[in-house]
Amino acid sequence: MKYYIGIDLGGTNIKAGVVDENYNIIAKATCKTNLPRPAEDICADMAKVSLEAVEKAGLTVDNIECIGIGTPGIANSAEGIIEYSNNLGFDNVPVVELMRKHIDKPVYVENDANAAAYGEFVAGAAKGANNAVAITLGTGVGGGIIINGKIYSGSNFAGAEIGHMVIEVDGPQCTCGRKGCFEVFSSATGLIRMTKEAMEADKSSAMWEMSKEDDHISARLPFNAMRAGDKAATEVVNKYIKYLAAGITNTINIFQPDILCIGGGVCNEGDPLLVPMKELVAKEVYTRASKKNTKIVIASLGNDAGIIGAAFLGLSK
Ligand code: BMX
Ligand code: ZN
Repeated sequence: MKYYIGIDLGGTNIKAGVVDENYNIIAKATCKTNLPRPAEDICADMAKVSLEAVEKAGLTVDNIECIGIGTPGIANSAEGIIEYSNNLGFDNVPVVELMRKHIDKPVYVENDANAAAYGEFVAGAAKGANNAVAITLGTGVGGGIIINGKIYSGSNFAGAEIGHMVIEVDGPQCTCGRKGCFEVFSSATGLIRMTKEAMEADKSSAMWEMSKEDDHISARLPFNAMRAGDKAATEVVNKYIKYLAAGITNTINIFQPDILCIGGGVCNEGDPLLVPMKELVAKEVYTRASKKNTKIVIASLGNDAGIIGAAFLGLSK
């Protein structure tokens, strides 16, 4: 049996997993990213949690084939450098070289959403597809594109930033510097922002009372309040679905993948989100008259997609 290490480097947590050749995670370890701090220290911790996971799996480093890292931002996979990551505070960090000081194995690095897309492609909802796109609805909107079985990240390693296509010119400010990006509306962060705006505009909304129970405004709140019949919440959810459908339709029009999968906590809402979203896409997509349409599915590996995809990055090259 062959074993691989996949690392999901996030703004909050560093997660490492040992994955076997059948794509099963057999052990995991995690620690806080604790930003801001030097890249050297973060790499030392990535190595530390990797070794912890190896030990938990009852293995030694000798059993490991290679290591893959998924990171937000621009990952130069050819040179092993994280060129830019605003939320990690990284600027041209030679992550592969730094990791190899701790563990002498081949190390690969990719954008986090590309790694998650690759995970879904090798072992999840996009398995068997030739061309696939994965969109993650989290803090941001991540995009990963698989073309002919390979990760596509463009000539500058910064392709597939689907979250930063503008869907409303002069819309709300995005962290990337543009306004009205897909991410501003369709991330969980965007949904929370729109929920707060709707609450401010309607002081009689049931969301005020419901948010007291949770003690904060979550992305689940508008869905829960919609089920309870709240008008403002229903409007927020409809707006969210409308923007999500616009971004997905744009993406399908460009790539026409076999499968487009969406992941992230918001997808746990299931049918109340998916059914109307798919209806909107079906009405507007360029190929609506064709029988061959992209299948839109929920990502099946959940939070593990990033670890599994990262573990097999060596195979995507
Ligand atoms: C942002 C961008 C993407 C990333 C996406 C999802 C940065 C630091 N991040 O659009 O590279 O794939 O967020 O990130 O520029 P997540 O934090 O939601 O997983
Ligand atoms: Zn943007």
